[in-house]
Amino acid sequence: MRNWLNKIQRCPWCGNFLIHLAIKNAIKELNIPKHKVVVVSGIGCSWKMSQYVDGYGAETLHWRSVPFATGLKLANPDLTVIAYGGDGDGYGIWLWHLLHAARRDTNITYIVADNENYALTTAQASPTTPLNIKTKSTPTGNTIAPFNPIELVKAAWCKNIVDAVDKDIKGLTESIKNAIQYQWFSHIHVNQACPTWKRW
Ligand SMILES: Cc1ncc(C[n+]2csc(CCOP(=O)(O)OP(=O)(O)O)c2C)c(N)n1
Ligand code: SF4
Ligand SMILES: [Mg+2]
Repeated sequence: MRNWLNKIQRCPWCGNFLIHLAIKNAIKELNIPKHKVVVVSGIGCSWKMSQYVDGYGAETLHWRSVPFATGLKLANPDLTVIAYGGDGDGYGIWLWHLLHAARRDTNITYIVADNENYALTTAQASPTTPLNIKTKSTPTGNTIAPFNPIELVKAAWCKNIVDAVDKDIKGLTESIKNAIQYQWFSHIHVNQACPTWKRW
């Protein structure tokens, strides 16, 4: 349990600030005591969320957040378990964990902050980077078509999927509240601003 909060390290105007606020609002509005909340993250700028939300936090390896979160929920069903990560983490490296978690339908909420690049490692193309975009790994423009994560997760039988935007804090708060109250696996895809790298 954290009895102090780490100093927040994000670029100004990072969309993770807004998603952070929506998570805090949702927990507060549902009156969930902080000792019943666990935020589990992988690696990336998004990973820091587990350090900053007031409650329990677990930082796992790149894309081990969902299996780790699933184990937590099975071991202690009283916990509100939120897994959090980026597009590279969740849709690139270890994508199959997401698909199998959707099929397994364990009661966790998985939020992906999609900034369409691997931001922490200074902007390489991810599976959601649009075509023709120049990044560190695609200096002449991305030639690999992005996939649609919503359709992908639907195909794995997830029944509670939301496509959200970080700026819509009210809508995002409601979506997180619904996901927490939903008794099965929920996936919230958030279009996330990354002013440092995502200039498209
Ligand atoms: C197994 C493994 N591979 C690669 C890395 C290097 N790495 C750290 S963060 C990161 C990018 C994460 O991108 P994303 O999940 O989109 O998160 P963002 O930084 O954009 O929030 C990578 C590739 C790592 N830490 N572990
Ligand atoms: S690089 Fe992008 S995602 Fe990372 S903290 Fe800065 S704005 Fe946020
Ligand atoms: Mg990313």
